[in-house]
Amino acid sequence: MAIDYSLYLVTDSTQAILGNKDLASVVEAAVEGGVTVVQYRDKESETASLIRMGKRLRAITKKHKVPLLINDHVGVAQAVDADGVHLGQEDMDLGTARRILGPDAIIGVTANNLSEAVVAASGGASYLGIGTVYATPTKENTKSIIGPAGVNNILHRLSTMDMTIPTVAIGGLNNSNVQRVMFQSKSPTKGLDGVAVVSAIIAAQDPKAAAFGLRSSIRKVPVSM
Ligand code: TZP
Ligand code: MG
Repeated sequence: MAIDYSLYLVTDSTQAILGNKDLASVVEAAVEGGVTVVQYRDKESETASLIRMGKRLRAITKKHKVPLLINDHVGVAQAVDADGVHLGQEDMDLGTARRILGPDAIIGVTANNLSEAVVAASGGASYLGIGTVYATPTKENTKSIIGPAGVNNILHRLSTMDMTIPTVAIGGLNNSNVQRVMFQSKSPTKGLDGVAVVSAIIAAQDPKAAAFGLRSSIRKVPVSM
């Protein structure tokens, strides 16, 4: 089944971004606003609580027919019957995760540069999360900030190698820059399939409206760019 990666929501449970809101309610509003994939990313909670929230997010995403992925934790993904996982370069290796979760699981991998992208794509990743595009307080200590040009360079090189894999960009993306990042590639380079955001939706006062706004920007190919 083809996945719509266009507006990919990554969650955050910290006070700085989520505030005192209930994560599951925020995710449901975001999905109602047009989010097409949800990744449950929670760097603070213990396994039992990851599973508890993961199950709530599974119920919401199932109701709205949106894929649910779990950041880092293959075991949690299995426990909550998620559609897959997202793995960074320091997480479980792709081949091991694929053996555990099976051929139908969605397994995404973070790529910061071309060689990480090529290794993941040829190793059977389902999609790539490319970034960090812009510096962001949401994730400090990111390896390097590659900017829209860095994203485009990876996309261009993948295209020239005939490697077709869905891609989303991540890092500091919001309504004022998504179009610039999303629509910069010129044919025949295959452009991004979507953008991944945390704070632009999770920290928004109205997550549903924020998601709706982003979705509209992503759908619209700007006339002059
Ligand atoms: N990986 C690279 S940047 C980032 C992750 C998880 C956080 C992006 O957060 P935001 O708030 O969309 O800039
Ligand atoms: Mg990770």
